[in-house]
Amino acid sequence: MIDDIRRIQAEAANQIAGAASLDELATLERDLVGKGSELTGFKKQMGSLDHEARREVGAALNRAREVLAAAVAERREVLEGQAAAERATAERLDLTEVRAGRDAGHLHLVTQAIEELEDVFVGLGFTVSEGPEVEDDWHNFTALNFGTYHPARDMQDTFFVALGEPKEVVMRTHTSPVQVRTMEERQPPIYSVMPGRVYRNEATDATHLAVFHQIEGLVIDRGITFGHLAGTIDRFTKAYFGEGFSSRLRPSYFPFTEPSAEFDIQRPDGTWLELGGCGMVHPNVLRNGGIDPEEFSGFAFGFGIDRLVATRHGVTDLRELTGTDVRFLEQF
Ligand code: FA5
Repeated sequence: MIDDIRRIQAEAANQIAGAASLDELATLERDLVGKGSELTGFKKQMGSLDHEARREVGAALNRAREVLAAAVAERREVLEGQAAAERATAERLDLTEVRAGRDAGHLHLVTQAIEELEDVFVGLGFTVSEGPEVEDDWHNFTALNFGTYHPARDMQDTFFVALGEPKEVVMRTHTSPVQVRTMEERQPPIYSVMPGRVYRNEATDATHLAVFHQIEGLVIDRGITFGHLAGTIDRFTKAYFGEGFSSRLRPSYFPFTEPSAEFDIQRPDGTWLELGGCGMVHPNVLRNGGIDPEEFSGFAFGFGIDRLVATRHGVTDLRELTGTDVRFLEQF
């Protein structure tokens, strides 16, 4: 019996050493040392042996099990190493490689969306403006009717820059300060959109980034009403998403618009998606921008581009948009 055990052990060790894949190794392990294996079968026969023989057979079986377990572990390590090396080769990227022609990289998904949004609004008669990402308190908050101690200041968690008076210089928390800059620089009529990067001191998760993108819209002219706002939002919704989409406005609050609303779009399947905020520009904001609220009125809106893009392309975690994994980026 001991000779049989040694023979089986030797054959099994050979097979294990020759396993070509992790799957094959797992099968061999089950067949050669598992419950139904020949070796385990010997255990059952031990009852019929005398004391001395049982001790010797038991020792030989234990030894065989140890040797084969070690052989499996050794082979597994080799095969795992090979699999990892194969994966690394398959996923290898030559970052010095220059691809010829149209395949030579492309704009980031968010940049593509910004360009598309600009095109839609230019088609509706708007111009495109930009403003600085490092802002002063006046443009980001005070001129937008956020009182110095008003709790609305805490609506957006702010990154402060160590320049000037304490809390005087900020990373802009929204694109609305560009509204004020546009009013300061130009007289109505104003029909302008302002895309750009914004910053908020918040924990990131699947639906929140600390650095994200918004697009602001500002219209100021004689006789502008809430109806013009609703109509523009709806025209935009259909132009950007398609004729099957519609929009709705829900009452909300922003210090710089009165009345204020959130706007949602309805997908053809009937579900709603919240896009951003809007409202009639508050008279104080017009005055702060050097525009007479008795003569002119206007509306503004602002929405998040990253969430828009994620919804449109089925990206379930916004953080993917900030990564550098080309396997993700190449899809768009
Ligand atoms: C604003 O920022 C207002 N300035 C919008 C506005 C403009 C209202 C003009 C009225 C007139 P809010 O904080 O709700 O509002 O942000 C607007 C949009 O930005 C949100 O609907 C959302 O799409 C996006 N957003 C906000 N926080 C985040 C975040 N942490 N990560 C990604 N997107 C965000």
